[in-house]
Amino acid sequence: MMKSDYLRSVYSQVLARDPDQKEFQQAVLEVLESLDLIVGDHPEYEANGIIESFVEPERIVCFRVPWTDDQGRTRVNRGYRVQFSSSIGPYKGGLRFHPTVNLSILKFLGFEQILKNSLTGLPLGGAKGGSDFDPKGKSDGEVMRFCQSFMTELYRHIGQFTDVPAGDIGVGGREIGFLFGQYRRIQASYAAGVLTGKGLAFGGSLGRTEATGYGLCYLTEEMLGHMRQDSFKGKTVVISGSGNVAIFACEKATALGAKVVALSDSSGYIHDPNGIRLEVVKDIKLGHRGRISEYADRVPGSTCHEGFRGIWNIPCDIALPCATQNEIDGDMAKTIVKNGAIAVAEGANMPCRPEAIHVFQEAGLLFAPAKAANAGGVATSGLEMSQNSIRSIWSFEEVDRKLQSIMAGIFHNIYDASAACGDKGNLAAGANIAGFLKVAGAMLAQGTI
Ligand code: NDP
Ligand code: 2IT
Repeated sequence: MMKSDYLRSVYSQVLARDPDQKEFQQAVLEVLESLDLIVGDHPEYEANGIIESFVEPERIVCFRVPWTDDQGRTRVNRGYRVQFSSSIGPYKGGLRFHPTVNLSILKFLGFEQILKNSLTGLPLGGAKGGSDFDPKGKSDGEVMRFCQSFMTELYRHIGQFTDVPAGDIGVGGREIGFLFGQYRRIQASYAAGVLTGKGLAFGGSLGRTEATGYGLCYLTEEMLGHMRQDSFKGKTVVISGSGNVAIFACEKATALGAKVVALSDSSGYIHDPNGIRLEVVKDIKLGHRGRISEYADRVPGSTCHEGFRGIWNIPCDIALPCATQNEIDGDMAKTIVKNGAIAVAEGANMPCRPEAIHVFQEAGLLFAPAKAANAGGVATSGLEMSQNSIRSIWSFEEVDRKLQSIMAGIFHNIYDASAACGDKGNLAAGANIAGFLKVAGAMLAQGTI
């Protein structure tokens, strides 16, 4: 718990206001514990109510999304947009379509997004949205009608200078295309910068699809080099998930000389001691939205196992959790440590529970927190917005160069911030503090009323 009375009172208020929002409380507590290291040097935060403002979203919209299934029946889901902070730029953050989506999860994601976007160095505020709609097992027509209905309400709350959604779990290129088509039709004008992750033919950026996974590896490589004089070369890597982030993390880790031996989805995991053959995974996941278990049927020497959590029993040097929140608990973290890992970098948002982070830090593993490690996706969304504004298209190499430089910059920023707050190498604290100082400075400069 925090030493500061001020932070403790802010946290009590968060608990009292939303006692059921466990994920949001978890994300807030993790940040406040880091701010405890610096808040004593900043009496202006309490005097101006900065931290109580910071933990309360500027606006939340919640709406009904009716759509028609292939049998002609009306179905109804719930849609949300949490517009958390616009202190340093328009609200920015992804949309998640998954049956588990609720306000607690979207508030935790929107809250983390404020700090992540601040760390990118780009002028982007923080937001998140989505729906409890499950795209799994739905036809393209059903997904299209859902997206059109979702946008028919959302359009009035977003805009290229207001709020710029993108993808997240369950929202990829197909969904962004349908959402953009509906926005353009309603507005009767072409404001490409209203969404990111668009198709290349209509305002998307080269490199955005790869950006989160590639960026995760760029930051990890920089961390390994700077803190251990080491690299991905020759390392064994385990990656959870097999979606957008996991696939391109696998691609870049392999390109940097590592051997990725396992991937998962929500039903189970595959283990391939010879190194994952990514062309097979892409064919299964991107080609026909299949299950990862198919890999074991197609690749001799690989095995498939039920239940996604068992993946962390596979020994590795570097663990890259890239599926979802709270997938690694304290016991799994102990297994990862016992098996000899040297580094953990979070590709998913908040995949490690607080006990797990504690286990890694106590054992001296390098730990790169999500806000920094997976910021490459939203950073490249920022580059997509820039290209839309100047009506230009940068080459893949140019975008990738900028991404590498942003990720290296983030690592050094959070490393320096950890040293400045007296906990050198604690990158979780460094990320929270470096991200927060910029946003708090902007809030103070603009007045907090
Ligand atoms: P995708 O929808 O492309 O893939 C998600 C993957 O995670 C799938 O393999 C999915 O398995 C698995 N998964 C999802 N929910 C669960 C669950 N409850 N339990 C176990 N496995 C699960 O999403 P992304 O790859 O885009 O996102 C993955 C993570 O990365 C999320 O935490 C997201 O917030 C984060 N992220 C994404 C960014 C982006 O640019 N896309 C940017 C930064 C962070 P299945 O198919 O069986 O559901
Ligand atoms: O969690 C994230 O950073 C994302 N899902 C990407 C957000 C974005 O606006 O590109």
